[in-house]
Amino acid sequence: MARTPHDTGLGNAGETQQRGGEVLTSNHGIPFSDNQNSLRVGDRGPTLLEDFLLREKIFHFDHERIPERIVHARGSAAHGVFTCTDPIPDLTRAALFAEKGKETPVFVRFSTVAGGAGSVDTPRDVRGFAVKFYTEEGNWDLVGNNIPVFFIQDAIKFPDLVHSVKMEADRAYPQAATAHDTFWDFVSLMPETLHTVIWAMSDRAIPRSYRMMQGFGVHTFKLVNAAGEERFVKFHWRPVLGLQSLVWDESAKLQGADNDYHRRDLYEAIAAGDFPQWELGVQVFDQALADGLPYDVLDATKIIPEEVVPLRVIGRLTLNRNPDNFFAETEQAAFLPSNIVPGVDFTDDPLLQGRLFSYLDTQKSRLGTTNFHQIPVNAPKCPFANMMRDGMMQTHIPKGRANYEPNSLDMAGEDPGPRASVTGFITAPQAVQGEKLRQRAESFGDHYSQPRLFWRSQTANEQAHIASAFVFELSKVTLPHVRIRLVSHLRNIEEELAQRVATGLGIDLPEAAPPFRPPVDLPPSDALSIQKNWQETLKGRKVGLLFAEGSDKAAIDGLIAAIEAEGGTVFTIAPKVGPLQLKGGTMQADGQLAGSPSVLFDAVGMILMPEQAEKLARDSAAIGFVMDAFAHLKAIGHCKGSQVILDRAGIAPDEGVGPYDGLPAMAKRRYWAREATLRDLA
Ligand code: HDE
Repeated sequence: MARTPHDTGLGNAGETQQRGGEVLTSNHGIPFSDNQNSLRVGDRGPTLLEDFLLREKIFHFDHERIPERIVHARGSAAHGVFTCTDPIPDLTRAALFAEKGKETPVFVRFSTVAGGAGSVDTPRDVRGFAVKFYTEEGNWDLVGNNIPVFFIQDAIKFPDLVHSVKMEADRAYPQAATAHDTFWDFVSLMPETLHTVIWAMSDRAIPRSYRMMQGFGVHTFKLVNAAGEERFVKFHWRPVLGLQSLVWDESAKLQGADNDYHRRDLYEAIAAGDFPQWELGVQVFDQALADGLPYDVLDATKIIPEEVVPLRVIGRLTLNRNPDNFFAETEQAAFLPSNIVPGVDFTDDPLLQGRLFSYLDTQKSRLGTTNFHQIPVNAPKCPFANMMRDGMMQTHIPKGRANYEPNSLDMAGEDPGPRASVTGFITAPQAVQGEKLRQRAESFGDHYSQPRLFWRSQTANEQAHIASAFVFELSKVTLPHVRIRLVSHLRNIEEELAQRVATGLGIDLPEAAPPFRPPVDLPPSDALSIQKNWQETLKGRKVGLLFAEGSDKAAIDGLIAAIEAEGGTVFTIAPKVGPLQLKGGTMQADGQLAGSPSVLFDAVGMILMPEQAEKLARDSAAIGFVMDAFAHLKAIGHCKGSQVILDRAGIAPDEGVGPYDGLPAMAKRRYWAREATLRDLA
């Protein structure tokens, strides 16, 4: 039976807007005559309790905050559209994948995991990548991360994991950081975490932008077609701009320079019409393939390399609209892995099974009511009908006498017939038998082979970043036995990694931890490396261009045009924002030098008259500008006059340092080879 709307879904509260602008009113529509003064006895006397306008305003303000998400509290989001590019009706009956060109509206929220809502954007952390598809068959939430594996195998360990990584219980620090005792204590006692941990120690955990990271559904799901045939599937989002990361020192300095680095980047790109895009790829495989793998596809700590099951790209995600209101949309967005559509199904992954409970439960505590699905950002955009009624903050007004099913009052005819739809969601039938027990499958017992596979898939420079990240984090651990225990696990991943970390910590190599299942060698996967897949492009990249009074305006304009022609953006910087008098006209800078350090840009340029360059060569902000750009492996394009600043900063030229007109080509890269000359990596 076709579904019938019992209301407009998005309507009612959803479309309630603030009344038009001219007169300020109370929440109940009573016009204010004065929004500057509370009601008093005389102009210097006591305030009256009678002032219902004051009380309502303060009362509402007092309750503006709702509980932040227990994990993934800090995030940013956007609206967009998913377009099916390669339909797969043979694999799934999900309507959004049925036809080429079919468009489905989406809301996507990116996040960090560990920090609070007011924390910074660039700590070393996993990133959330949560997509809500508003399909014609209800909402499907693919609530994933930018790392394809998870720390733990069983949902019952999630509170322990999160407690260990969050601020320590007695002292409430550190905020948004894994580099502390309790996290590494937990990790070193739970070797199943090591695969995700090695990803988290890699540059994947310090992405350059939300626009430049992958997303993964993590769990194995099922696709089910109209004939009821099932296959396993893993979902991947691939950024069209390619994968890009920060370097560690840069990400740490960004925490001072711009707390909102990723939030601003996403918002500004969309506002400028430079819409971020991802391809949706699927890895589809059957039970026979799963049975032949040396790991369990129900174990969320394992990947299936793309070389084993290739990705098939089936769609494209475009984010094209910023939220109108952060709280109403981004903060109140409620993602639920249990939101699934006909044609997709869950597997028995014990982590996924736990998530199916957790998210629904958490929304009640965050949003305060079982009616959170009525909030516009959460409401399905298709018709919906059910007999659920009432509850706190009910905003729908269902009509009629009968709120039960079956009924013959409001439904057509005397025999209502079945109300469930034959095209409705059907759980794929599955025979299940076994003893009730609390036991981890033996097939989940290999914790080292895949971290080894990851390590061996990286470039030498990426391996050095990983080893150095372990050294950095473990050096912040104050308990020697935790450091030693962790290194004892690293020996099972790769002796060389363990040795490099032990040397970096200044400790002897401990005995290897006894593995539950001895690791095996799996073939490396190039798809896992960022550097091997770097796309040389200016698209999405930002160049910081330093000028000062007297600079050559024509040269600046020419450089900006050349960078913009290739899809890059330029942020101009000067000692004073101006307008400044240049050779050939006046110009205003986008930012002042002291507030625009080079960590904010992918590459930098300098076009300065010699006397201005001389002056800046005595200014620590200018010296820091180029020193950091160089240390963060960025291109530096400069005029002859500004050489004095590079000399003062002790910068020896290399292929990434050259004349400013070469910047459009140079700024497409990072100069990884430079790193060995300036940083002592583990
Ligand atoms: Fe979550 N997770 N999670 N998680 N998760 C939440 O739900 C939870 C897991 C992920 O932008 C919470 O609405 C459990 C894996 C994202 O709003 C909570 C387990 C993956 C977001 C919750 C996991 C994720 C969340 C907190 C282990 C990647 C942010 C607030 C069984 C596949 C979504 C909320 C957004 C949020 C529970 C594991 C991703 C508490 C119990 C694995 C992206 O319900």
